[in-house]
Amino acid sequence: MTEDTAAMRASALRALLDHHSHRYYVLDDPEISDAEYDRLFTELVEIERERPDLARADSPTQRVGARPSMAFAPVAHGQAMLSLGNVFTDQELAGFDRRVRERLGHGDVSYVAEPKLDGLAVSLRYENGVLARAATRGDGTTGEDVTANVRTIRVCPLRLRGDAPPRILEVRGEVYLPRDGFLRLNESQIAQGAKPFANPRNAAAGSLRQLDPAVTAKRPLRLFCYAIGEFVGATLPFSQEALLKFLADLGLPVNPERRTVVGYEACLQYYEELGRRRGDLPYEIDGVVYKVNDVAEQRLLGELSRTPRWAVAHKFPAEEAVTQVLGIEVQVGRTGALTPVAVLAPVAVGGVMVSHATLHNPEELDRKDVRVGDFVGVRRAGDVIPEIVGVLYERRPPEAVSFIFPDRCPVCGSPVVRDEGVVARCAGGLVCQAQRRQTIRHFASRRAMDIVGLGDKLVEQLVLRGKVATVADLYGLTPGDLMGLDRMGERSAAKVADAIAASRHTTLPRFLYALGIPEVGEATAAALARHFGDLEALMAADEDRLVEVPDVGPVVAHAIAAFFSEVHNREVIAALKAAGVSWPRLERPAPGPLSGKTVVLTGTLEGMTRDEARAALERLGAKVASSVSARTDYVVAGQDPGSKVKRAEELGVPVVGEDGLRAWLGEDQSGPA
Ligand code: JCF
Repeated sequence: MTEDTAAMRASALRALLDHHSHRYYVLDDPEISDAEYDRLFTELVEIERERPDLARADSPTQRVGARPSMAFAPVAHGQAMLSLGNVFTDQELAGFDRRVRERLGHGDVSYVAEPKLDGLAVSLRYENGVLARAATRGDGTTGEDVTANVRTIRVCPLRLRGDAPPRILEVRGEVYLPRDGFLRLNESQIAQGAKPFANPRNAAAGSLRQLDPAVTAKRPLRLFCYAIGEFVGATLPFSQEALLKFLADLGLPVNPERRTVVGYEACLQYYEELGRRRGDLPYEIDGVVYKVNDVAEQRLLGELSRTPRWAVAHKFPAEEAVTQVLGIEVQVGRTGALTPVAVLAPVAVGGVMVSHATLHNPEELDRKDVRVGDFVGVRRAGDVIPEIVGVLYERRPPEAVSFIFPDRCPVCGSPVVRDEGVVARCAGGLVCQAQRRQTIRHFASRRAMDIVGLGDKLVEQLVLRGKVATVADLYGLTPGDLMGLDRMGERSAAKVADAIAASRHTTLPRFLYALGIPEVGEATAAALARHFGDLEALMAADEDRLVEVPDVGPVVAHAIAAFFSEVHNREVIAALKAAGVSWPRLERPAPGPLSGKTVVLTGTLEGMTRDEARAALERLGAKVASSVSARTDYVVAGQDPGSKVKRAEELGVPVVGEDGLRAWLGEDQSGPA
């Protein structure tokens, strides 16, 4: 490449890369693939390496500069950075609007409303369109030089778009971390053994004030611009609306949620609308900013010691507060789920006193590492139960103690089992007081023991009056016990008593389902009954035996074993049998041709569905498994069988086709006519 073509190519590449990076980061609307972008980028890097004289500070290759020099040196802002006055209520906002109207002497005022982001205010100084200096707000007059770090923010243009950039432009904006970036950052902080950040604002500030810009470059920081400072060499837009458009046209990121509204009512409507959508925005906000739209009117209104009279921040009620954890308790829900709950030093959050916050489950407790004595951020959004956002680790007192999650239910003392590792559940379903009502209602329900007339209201009264503690107590109830309860006359009492008595004659699948074993629904109950034939065999089965039942995996097997190993549950079952609850013995299927064989199905069968094939195999005594192993006896392969056949061949497991299956079934190979 000749010198001139290299220079021209480098300049063309810079323009291209700027264009595509603007499409990608600012407009969220890329035109080329990431790979294509990388190719262009690499080409520019190579040219600049060969020809250092062509390297330029505003080149897209120069986001992470070599030197973190000048970091945090003081920077005087060309024009003071304003801060905003706050209003917290509709009345205060009405007062702001009234003062504006009085000073301007006219009716409804046009405002530009936009979300107020919870980030870090910065000022970017562009000289002849090139980013020359970036500074934090500091005290409004002097900030800190964070140029090297701001350059790494992908949405921040290093060069403004357009042919005639202003000679000097100071742009003011908010640097922030989107919610997902914040979560990812905290995950990686934890993975590296570093402290997670308490909130996105701290994370953004910490990321921007890094001595090494390479660290900042890895943080997914973003930026929205909303105002200007010193401005030389172009015409000032006449309104805030036009200013934001002007900034957007220069390639600067401007919040797309902005809206021009007229009058106080419309401001309030925007505020309420945004408040409802607050949780859906990809970043955290703490209110709405309203600015008088007309720049001439802004001038008329003027400033009051660094806060403009023409703008105001309308804050959402604080939904987060910091307080201390006094203790951690475990609550047992109606379904037996154990929830850790932090007992807090009472604190006002969003206008409500909060003294408890949920930690959801033991895993969350571990992950957040909340200890008794810790200072924590508490959040409450709408009507939901307050939750702990995070621990202020730097304020952790030395005497803070970890909480050891109990392995016994605090209500009934039964063992605690984890389902899928997240939810902890009490295994004492038949005896736990916390679960009593739910257990009895389930036991009586139509698809379980089908006790007609034993509804919610009745169960509640029986439990509250101490007439029924376990499901076995139902069979000791007399019509006299029922009479006199709410809406229980002689006739209805007799009817319920009859229904209870009649429910003694049931089936094993219904009975197993009625016990309310965690993880055991109707289908699993039926499979257990079919597999074991009687209750004693099931109760004697260990987890290894249980996983042999079709569709019972290790989690379900564990829950079943834990349920039956709980002595109180066994006592209730014995009491039920003693009360006369019984079922006809299931006929064990006669040993079939595939008894004790494990078969795996793969591919598409022509004459039957997968479920039909499975059922047919099970009738022949086979156990149908889902993956091929050395213990597999046969693989039945239909059309397009895939990797299972390959695996079978590797292991020397015989593979049969659909014909083979039909032969086992005793069918003519051409299938039923
Ligand atoms: O989003 C913000 N935090 C934010 C802060 C938005 C604005 O329009 C602002 C601001 C601070 C000062 N405007 C000014 C004048």
